[in-house]
Amino acid sequence: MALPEYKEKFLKDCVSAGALKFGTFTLKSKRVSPYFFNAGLFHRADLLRSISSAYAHTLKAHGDANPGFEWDVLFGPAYKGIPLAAATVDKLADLDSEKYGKKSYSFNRKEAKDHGEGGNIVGASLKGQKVVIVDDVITAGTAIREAIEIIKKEGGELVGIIVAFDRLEKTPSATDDDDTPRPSAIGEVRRQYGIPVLAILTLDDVVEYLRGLGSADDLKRLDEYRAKYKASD
Ligand code: OMP
Repeated sequence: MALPEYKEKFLKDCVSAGALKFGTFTLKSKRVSPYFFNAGLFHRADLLRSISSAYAHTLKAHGDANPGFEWDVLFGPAYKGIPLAAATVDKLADLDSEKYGKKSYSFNRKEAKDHGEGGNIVGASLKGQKVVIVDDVITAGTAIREAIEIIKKEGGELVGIIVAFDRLEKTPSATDDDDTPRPSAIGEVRRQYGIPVLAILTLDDVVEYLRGLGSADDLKRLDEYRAKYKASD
């Protein structure tokens, strides 16, 4: 099955920017992975446009397919989420100014401020608002749970999460070499909060893409890794 145009463009940009690399990488979980996704490399203007446009298309496609999916604010957790949320809301307004032109973004301060306007949120207030979190990668889920807590504390309603890449990996276990099926951290968040967690790209998309033009060796290693660590949902 061919990937939608925006996904394929983003995937190609990831590879050309070195944001998606094939080789041998040790993850936070200590798993040795044949690939790594690094969203931090999207700082160049054309690449920031590429990633924010891909987030915007993914959100719009989900909204078009699910008319009940309504939101007011894109929340970018400090620091990595900040430019992503701001650039994505801008791209959404380009895609459909009537629908998205009045949407907002906001982000948290890492350090509490006790003077000036005060408060820990910069940009739109989250109080009483439907909020979507924009983040890069969820692996163990630690960072995303912090962001969820902030939204709750500020009186916002979490209605969705969007990430750039879903590794579709089961959560790590003590031995990590067992064959027990387990969900991913993303699957757990979906179930626990009853919200959609969208991703621009997943490992399945990358495997699909490499089947068309990648090296047979990369593909074999990705296939093996996927079989070993694939999440149950
Ligand atoms: P947690 O969900 O809190 O584990 O955060 C995700 C983290 O995974 C990121 O901050 C990265 O350090 C790391 N990461 C990637 O960014 N890309 C990958 O492909 C894999 C990882 C990882 O270490 O699992």
